[in-house]
Amino acid sequence: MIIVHHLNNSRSQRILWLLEELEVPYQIKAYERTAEGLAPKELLAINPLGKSPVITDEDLTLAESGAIVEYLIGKYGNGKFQAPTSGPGYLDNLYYSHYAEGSLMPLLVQKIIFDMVPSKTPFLLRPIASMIFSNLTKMLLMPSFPKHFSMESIDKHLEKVQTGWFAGGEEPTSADFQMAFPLEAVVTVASEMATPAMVKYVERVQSRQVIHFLFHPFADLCLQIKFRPAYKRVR
Ligand SMILES: N[C@@H](CCC(=O)N[C@@H](CS)C(=O)NCC(=O)O)C(=O)O
Repeated sequence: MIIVHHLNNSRSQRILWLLEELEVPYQIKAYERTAEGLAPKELLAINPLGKSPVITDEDLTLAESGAIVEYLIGKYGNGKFQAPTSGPGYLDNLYYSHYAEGSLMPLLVQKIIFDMVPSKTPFLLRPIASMIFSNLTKMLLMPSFPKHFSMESIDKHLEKVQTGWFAGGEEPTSADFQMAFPLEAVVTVASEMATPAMVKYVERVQSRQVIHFLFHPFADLCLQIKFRPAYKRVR
């Protein structure tokens, strides 16, 4: 039996969505973030990096969401969610499967950490921390956002793929299981940066997830349902 070591509000949502789509039996072992927002130390026993997601499948332990997504599609997909093996769909899937964790998530995480610094600074130093980190954000991070989110990048690609999935097929592929999480984060917590194509994409993903998670015993835990308007509408 597959066990998903799931940390609340984390990339592990990717794995739960994929397992539901694959209709593979699995169990969730839930971990709660600490007050500092980190994973609890129990997760270190499964993954020496102490990060989620991690799965165990019989005697295999596998971390890194991209690796887990590819492993599960390869082993349990029976042809489902396979990307094309050549041509533009192949390259788009390859690119976006890696871009999600290689470029997009690091930018979002840096922004979250920079934004958090003032509130974690001793009260009297807070104005100074706030000034320094908002300047750093402006200088170092903000110039990157339009490059990622402009009409020339993700948005243009989403407009181009008629079916709405990153590899251009009728079904999601690893690129979508990887990209949905950062795009949901942008659309729900930094909506001023989201473009119409991103919003449409996230709605497509969420309305698909609703089918799987509506009656799921751990729905709120799995997907942080409060961010999912499609789910609320159905429920
Ligand atoms: N690139 C890794 C990132 C894993 C990661 O950073 N997970 C976060 C949750 S989204 C985590 O475990 N954070 C808790 C911590 O760092 O203590 C992946 O895609 O699996």
